[in-house]
Amino acid sequence: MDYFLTEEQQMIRDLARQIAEEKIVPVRAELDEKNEYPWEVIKTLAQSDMIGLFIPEEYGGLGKGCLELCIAVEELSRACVGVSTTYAANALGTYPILLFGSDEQKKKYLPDIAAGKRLVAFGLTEANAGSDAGGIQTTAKLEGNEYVLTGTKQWITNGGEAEIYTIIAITDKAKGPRGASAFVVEKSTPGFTFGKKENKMGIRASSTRELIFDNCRIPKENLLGKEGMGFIVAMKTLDSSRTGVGAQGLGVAQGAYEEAVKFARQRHQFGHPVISFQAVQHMLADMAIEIEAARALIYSVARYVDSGAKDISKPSAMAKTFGTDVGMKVTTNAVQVMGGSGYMKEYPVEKMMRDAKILQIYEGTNQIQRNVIGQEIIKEAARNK
Ligand code: COS
Repeated sequence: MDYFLTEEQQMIRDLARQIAEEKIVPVRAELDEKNEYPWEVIKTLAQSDMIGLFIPEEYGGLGKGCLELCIAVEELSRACVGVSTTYAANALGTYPILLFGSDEQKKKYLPDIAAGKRLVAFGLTEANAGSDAGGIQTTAKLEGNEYVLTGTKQWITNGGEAEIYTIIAITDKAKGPRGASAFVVEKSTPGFTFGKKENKMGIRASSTRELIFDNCRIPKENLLGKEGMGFIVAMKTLDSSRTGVGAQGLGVAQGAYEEAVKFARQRHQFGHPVISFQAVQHMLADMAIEIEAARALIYSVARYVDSGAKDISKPSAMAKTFGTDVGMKVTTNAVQVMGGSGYMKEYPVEKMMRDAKILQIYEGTNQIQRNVIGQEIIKEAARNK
């Protein structure tokens, strides 16, 4: 299929694929086994200007949009979702600054982020606030010229490795979600520490930690937007990033599919390569259809986001849900096509299947995405009545 990418978009794909093949594929099993953060790959991505892909040129980035980011994420995910999670979470953490930061805040943080000098993490989730993002309990109290943060964020990607954190905290309890605000917190701030690194089923190259704020004082200039806008900052951030999660599902599906085709050509049973059997061909055919459908949807949604459209909640939730469901289905079926070999760590598909699972869970479970889509359907129906 030809998606009529520009020459530049094709170059981004080629570069991301080259980095994936040369720097990620040779080490992905080891990173997974050792639960090790991919610093070497991050350095290469920074040197290749890939980290600042989506950051405007005036702040040192390449000024590209959602489609280019999805293409890069797809290619990295084709090799390793642990690495692509590290990369994509950096964009997730940057969106609050990009979308709601003042010019001063952008000038202060974005150039270092674009250059890959300082990584970013996004802190919304807490022990009692996952799907119910409005249930956060971390507080930020204004005292003179400082906000004092107290509380714990859970399961934060890039936690401990990142230097910059965009954090959602409650500034006015009485107002519920409307009483939340968004802040930038720097790693070295006193009162800000980290919990242990989580031991995960998949995406083990990425790091996931608790963020602990204990009377952590930050300058009041670190408020993003206005007080009370935190929930909107979080929702708009997620609207902007979810298409990229769909692209992770697409990429891992593509990687697993290619492994399954390669294996099915080599593996002989009953005197024939297993790819000659219709049962296997039908599985591969379904995988190919699902991958192409996911790519078509994700690229269209990314182009829609890049058009500057405001109503992106529903399409980005659709891209996230469909792309990641395809990721789970195709990686599972790749293991099935490869049988006992697919289940062994000698081949990459068992890792791909473990990695794919988180995509249906993080940045809003696929059940929450369907709620978001459902709510939009109700609104549209009321408008068209
Ligand atoms: N853009 C702008 N505003 C939004 C919005 C969006 N995408 N979604 C909701 N809002 C606004 C609503 O309009 C509402 O504003 P008012 O108070 O002015 O009416 C406010 O935010 C609260 O919205 P709502 O009542 O829909 O919030 P809920 O508490 O019911 O939660 C969901 C909505 C479930 C969609 C939200 O909690 C969510 O996305 N949860 C998943 C969070 C997530 O992705 N977590 C993963 C961890 S972060 S990696």
